[in-house]
This record gives sequence, C-alpha cells and structure tokens, in this order.
Amino acid sequence: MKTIILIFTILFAGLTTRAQDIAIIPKPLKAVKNSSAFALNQQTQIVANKEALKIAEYLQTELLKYQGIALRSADKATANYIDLQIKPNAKQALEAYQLSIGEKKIEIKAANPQGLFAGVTSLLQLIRQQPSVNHQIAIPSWNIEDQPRYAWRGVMLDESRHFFGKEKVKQILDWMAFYKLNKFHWHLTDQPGWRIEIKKYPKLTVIGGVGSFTDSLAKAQYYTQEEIKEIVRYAAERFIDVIPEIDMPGHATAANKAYPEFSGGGSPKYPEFTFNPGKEGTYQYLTDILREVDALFPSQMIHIGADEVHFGNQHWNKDEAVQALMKKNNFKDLPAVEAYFVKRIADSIKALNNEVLAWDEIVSGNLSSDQTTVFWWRHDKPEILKQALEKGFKVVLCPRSPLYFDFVQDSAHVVGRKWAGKFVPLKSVYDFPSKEITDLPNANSLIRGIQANIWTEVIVDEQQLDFKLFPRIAALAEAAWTNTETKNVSEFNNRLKKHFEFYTADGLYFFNPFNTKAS
Ligand code: TNX
Repeated sequence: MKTIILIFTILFAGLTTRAQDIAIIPKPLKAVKNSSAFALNQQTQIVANKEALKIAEYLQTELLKYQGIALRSADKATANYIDLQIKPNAKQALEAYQLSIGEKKIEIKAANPQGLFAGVTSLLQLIRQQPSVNHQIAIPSWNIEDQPRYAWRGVMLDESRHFFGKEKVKQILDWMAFYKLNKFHWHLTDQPGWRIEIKKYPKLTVIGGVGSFTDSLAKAQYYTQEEIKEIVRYAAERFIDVIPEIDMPGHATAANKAYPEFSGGGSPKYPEFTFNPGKEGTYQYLTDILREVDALFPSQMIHIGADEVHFGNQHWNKDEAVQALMKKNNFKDLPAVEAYFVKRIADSIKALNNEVLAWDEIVSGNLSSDQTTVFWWRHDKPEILKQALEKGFKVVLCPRSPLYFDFVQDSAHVVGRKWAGKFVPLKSVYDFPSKEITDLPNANSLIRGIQANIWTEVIVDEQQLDFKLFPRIAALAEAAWTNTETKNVSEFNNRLKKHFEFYTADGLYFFNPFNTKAS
C-alpha cells in the first residue's frame, strides 16, 4: 500500500511540476516553485542600491505603463517591497541573476547591471501574466537562478530596402528587451538608400537617401545623427548594444549615386554596385565616414558587410585605378583585390578601436582573426562555418535557414521569400542550432551566439514586418538564451500562446501558427 501511495505521490508531483512550467520566455536555467505568493499593490515599495537605481526606474516605468501601479522608492523596507541589488561577484557570469519571490519581498540579485536587468525582465513577464484583482496582483513564489547560453542574441533590421523609422525601431527594441535579446544590428546602407547622416558628406543622405526597393522616387528617408543618438540611448537603457552596418565594397549603389567619384562601377543587373578599391581617395572617404559612425555608436563594433561583391565587381576588370593597383601589387584576380580592400578597411576600424564584423565572405580572404567576427549566413555552405572556426574567427550564427526572417513562416504565406521551397517555421528557429553545428571544433569557444536577420526587399510596411518577426522572435530568444537540456518545444508553445495577448495589446500584426486558418 505504502509503495502505491509513494508511486502516486511521485507521479502527481511529476504532473504538477510539468503543469507549473515557469511562465517566462526565454525559459530560465533553474526555477523552483514555492507555495506562497507576493501581493503587489500601491503600497509596495522599491529598494535599490546605488548601482541599481536606473534599473529600478525602468521597472517603475514599466509597471506604471502596463499595470497602472506606481511603486514608491524607499531606502529601507521591512515588508511588501522589491529589493534590487548589484553586488560585484567575480564568480558570476555576465547577465546572471537570482530572483526570489517570497511573501514579504521580491529580491533580485546580480553581479552586474546586465544581470539585474535580465532579472527585472523576468519579473515583469511574471507580473504581466497575473490578473489584477482589487488593484492587487498575486505573484506566485518562484526561486530562479538564471544565466544565458549565448552572449550574442541579436536581431538585424535592414532599413535601406525599406525605411521604418524611429518609433518602429523603438518598438522592436522594447520587444528585444522583453525577450532578453541584446544586440541590434542595423543595416543602414545598401542599393536603394543610405540611411545615416554623415556630416562631412551630406549628399549621402540628401541624394543617397532618396528611394526604396519598391519606390525609386520615395523622398529621402534617413536618420539624423541626433536621432541615431536617441535610439542608441533608448537601446542602452534596455542593455542592448547597437551595431551599425556600413556595407562595402559591394551594396554601395546609394552612396555612389551621391559621390560617383568613389564608385567602382557595377554590372548590368547591379549598376554602380561597388566602391572603387583602386583609388586611394576611396579609403580616405570611407575612413572619414567610419570615424563619424564610430563616434555615434558606443558598442565599439562596426559591421562592414563585405558580402556578395561578385554581384557587381565586373567593371574592376576595365577600371584604370583598379588595374593599376593590381599591377603594383601583383594581384592575379578580383578576389585578391577584394581581400586587399577588406584588409585596409579592417585596419581603419581597428585603428578606431572597434571590432570588425563582416559577413562570411571574408573567411576566404586574408584577414587575421583577431578582433574580428564572422556572420555565417550561407546555410548551404557549412564548410565556410567550419573554416571560420578553424581559422580562429569569432562567429555569430545567422544562417538563411532558419534565421532569415524575410522568409515566410508558413508554406501557405504569400508575402516573403522561400529558398528552394524552404521556409522558416517557428519550430525550426526554436530548434536552432543543431548538434552538428555545436559539435564543430572550436564551436564552444568561438561561437558568440545567434541572430535573426530581417532583410526588407519584400517587407514593405510595418504590418509585414510584424508578421515576419512575431512570434519567431520569441523562439529566437529561447534558442539563444536557454540551454538545450532546459528547452522543450511543447512547453514553449504553451507559454507563447499567452504572449499573443501582449502582442495584440501592442497593436502588432502577428502570425498565430496554432490557428491553422490564419494566413
Ligand atoms: C542576401 S545576407 C543578402 C542580402 C539580401 C538577402 C535576402 C547577405 C549578407 N546579403 O543583401 O537582402 O540575401 O534574403
């Protein structure tokens, strides 16, 4: 009899733990539930040490915005309070935190601001999912210990092909913070438009900012330096680094429209596609641009693109300056010229004390791997990832399949891209990265993390942007933050369904993959 009771108790305990999956995305490393609860109400106070004050303010603002609860700050409290503490601790990983919710107090502890902020975002998710009864919210008591799997959890937005503007960018940054994503890679230049003001070369935006991928006459759209600073500040308050991308030597059409003297020509399909690698003036011009870019972005990382140069470097075969450069350096082919260009620009960036970031084409060049991160995007070329790791490059994983969010989420969707019939459903994002990738030599030490890229040739407005990003952004977050052993897709799906209310409340036009009738 006793054994039967024991078996039932174990079974029941198993069932209840499963039913009590913690309602947080991305799922924390460890979460243990206790039986009590904390009552959050207008009397709740907030206590924070000096280092934690700004984060306390963020928590107050969010609670007021979403719950209508105004928490008062206090130096000390004994009951019904939230305690935020940053205490240096060399043993704790960056972004690690402990959150404990008891009857009298909620405590979040971390060794650094990044960790405390992550803890606050966990608490906010728990709070937002509880109903408010008589102006009081009962928050179930959890003890959480958490830290991320990857340090790089990114989203890239292409605003050259279509421009969305600062309010949309801020909304994306809010959702990134909600999901503990911490790198915003901003693709600001490409064929249709140059979107970042450069004071020394005003025509870049006045002329280069005209047009979009679908409307070559659209009035100039771009960010002034003041607006860039505003967005960088907004991101910093959410512990998100902003990384600008100035694509070169290809994808330079918009810049070349403004300053044709630095153009290296293009091809019939991609006219005026490249900067001219043979002219000394090009390096001066681009370094001036990069100097202004560096001053705007405290992340100390600049992405130089360096992708798909072969789309438009044919003219280099006839260009006098390029031919002279080849002769002087005994370069045999155009890839050698490309590698030379990339190396010179990388040196400029390092001289500005920035890390060099670039698409995976640079792996075949002759760049040294120090201070350099490769963005592996060609999912059909796993050998390039392997080679990058062998050469000692740091790597961000963002393969087209499954991390290009300009790809449709469902085979029935019509707006968006597919690759040989391939699309990118929620689950494929969730399951990334495969063991094949993480078992590669050097993967553990050199893979910085993962990133979704939203290219916008086919994404023409905010609704389409939302429809591509949501809810895959949640799967991206859990894939980037949560350990493989802790991940569980069916639990994730259940947790995710509750987030759809938040999406609706924020006016997002999202895809619901659990409602098969939607398209
Ligand atoms: C490839 S990824 C590109 C982009 C396009 C994208 C469309 C990469 C480095 N280059 O220029 O927008 O495909 O999916």
